[in-house]
Amino acid sequence: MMKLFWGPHTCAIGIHILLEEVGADYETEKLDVAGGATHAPPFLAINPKGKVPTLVRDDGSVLTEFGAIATWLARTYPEKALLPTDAEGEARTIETLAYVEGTIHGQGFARIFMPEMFGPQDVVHQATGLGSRSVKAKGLEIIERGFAILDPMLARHDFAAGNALTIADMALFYVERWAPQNGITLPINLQHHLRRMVARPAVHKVRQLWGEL
Ligand SMILES: N[C@@H](CCC(=O)N[C@@H](CS)C(=O)NCC(=O)O)C(=O)O
Repeated sequence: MMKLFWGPHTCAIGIHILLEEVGADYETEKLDVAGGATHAPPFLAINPKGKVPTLVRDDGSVLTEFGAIATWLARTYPEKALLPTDAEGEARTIETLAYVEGTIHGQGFARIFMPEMFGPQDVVHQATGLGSRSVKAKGLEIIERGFAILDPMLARHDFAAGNALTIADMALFYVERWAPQNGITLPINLQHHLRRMVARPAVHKVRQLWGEL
């Protein structure tokens, strides 16, 4: 049986929801990510990147990276049509997914969650705390700009990459839900998208499993 490694508050929620949406047979293992479990030897032996989501598949092989796992699940359950097969639809889906992962998450929220990973690291900035404040401010700017870029799409369509649910919605959902948790107001169309996602049975089930409801 497939096994998803996840941690509270993480982006792994998007993959957990996807497993529910496709009706996969899977189990999960919760990691204390905040407590450093992703960097402890037992987990590093599974995923040397020290990150969730991590998916161990039926044959024991390990798949990492949100976009890769989501793509593989979508292609493994083609009847769910969660990744368009036409060139334009596939490219648009990956376009949104990559922007969420690489920019809004990787450059924006990462600065808020892990300011120490971004400069400046000099003694003066560290002593005054100014360094991490400016890193977080930059993160916020990247996030707000990213949300503003995606918002018009959601004014025209119900979903992140058009008129149907795709793997891009799972990615957009996880950054949308981080917004209010970090004092960020989502643009109106993303607020509506977040609400639509929260209303999905798969999302409700996963949030229950994560102990949020
Ligand atoms: N590029 C990775 C990023 C995954 C990632 O940043 N995961 C975070 C949680 S949202 C994590 O595992 N953090 C633990 C750590 O860095 O120690 C992906 O797309 O899957």
